[in-house]
Amino acid sequence: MGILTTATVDEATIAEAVNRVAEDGFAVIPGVFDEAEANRVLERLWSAAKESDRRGLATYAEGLDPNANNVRVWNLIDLDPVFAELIAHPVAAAVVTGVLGADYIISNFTANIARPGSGSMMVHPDQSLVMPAPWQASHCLNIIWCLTNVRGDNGATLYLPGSHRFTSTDDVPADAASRMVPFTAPVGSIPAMDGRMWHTSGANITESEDRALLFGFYSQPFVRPQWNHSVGLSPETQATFPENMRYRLGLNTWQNGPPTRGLSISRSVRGSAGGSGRERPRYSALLADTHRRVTPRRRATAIAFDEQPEQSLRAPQHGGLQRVDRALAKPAARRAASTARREGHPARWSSIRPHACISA
Ligand SMILES: O=C(O)CCC(=O)C(=O)O
Repeated sequence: MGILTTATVDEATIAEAVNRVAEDGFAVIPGVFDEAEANRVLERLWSAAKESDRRGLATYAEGLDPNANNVRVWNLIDLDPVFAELIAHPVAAAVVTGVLGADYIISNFTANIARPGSGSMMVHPDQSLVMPAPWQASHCLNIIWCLTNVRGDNGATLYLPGSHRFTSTDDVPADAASRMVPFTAPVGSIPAMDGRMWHTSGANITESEDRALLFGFYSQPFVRPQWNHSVGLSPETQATFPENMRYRLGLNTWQNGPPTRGLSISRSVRGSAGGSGRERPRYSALLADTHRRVTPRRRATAIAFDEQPEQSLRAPQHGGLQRVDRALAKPAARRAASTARREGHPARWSSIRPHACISA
């Protein structure tokens, strides 16, 4: 049982958020958790900050923030299992899948507690931290967990509306700083922000009110992650993760190639499609078009696949795209749908169909 109760965010809200991110580069999904849950996570975050300092990973990032009133907590996933729960939360996963496609990775998960007296950092788009310009498509997405109410005066993130369409620093207007706006979001909401959006932390000018945000940063699988999870996560922490989480964190030896473990799909199709008799990996991958909006049906399919812990969603790099075979994916999708239905995942399961299956 996790720290958050099952969120009741419906599919329409998620679809709207995905559309808003595509249009505006930004969306707020309210009511993902309540204030009591936020307070429990916040308490764990403070313990994690203490533990990080104890381990020698400083929570003041000199050079990044103007003073020590910003408390940065890195390597969250290793510090407390609650953060592994949040980074893989179904609502976050649904929004990330809608924006980036089903085959995304976890690039980083950090916290920034802006305490009274904290100031702004440099304005930047996070996509620039992991890939060079030109930024012609959204390859990264932030899911921001609001553990407190977020307002302009307590240090809300400031962003430049429309800047998610900038393809390089040349597009940044000279008066960008004066055009930045703070986002306002209630505790328990999760804003989603396109990786190309130019933004910065705000200054907390309140007397005594902390602004605590967690930044879950996700990217396309071909983008080098910001955080080296293989090094940052202890073997004990790594051992707790199911296969799809291992994939998303980049913990496997072979990151992009055919899976080395038996997959439910490979089991289901082995021998049924002219199998050679030896363990010949066949695996499905959703052909999620990462640059188009995802229809509810396609997203539901993506989530259904993702719900299978042993299911890999990686696209084949070896052997390339050899052929697309819907028939092979169908039984697996049905099975995934029924698992997900049993687990009460908020999607329209009756309409689940395989989008495509790639055989390698
Ligand atoms: O804390 C914030 O509001 C923004 C933080 C940020 O932009 C960053 O850490 O890259």
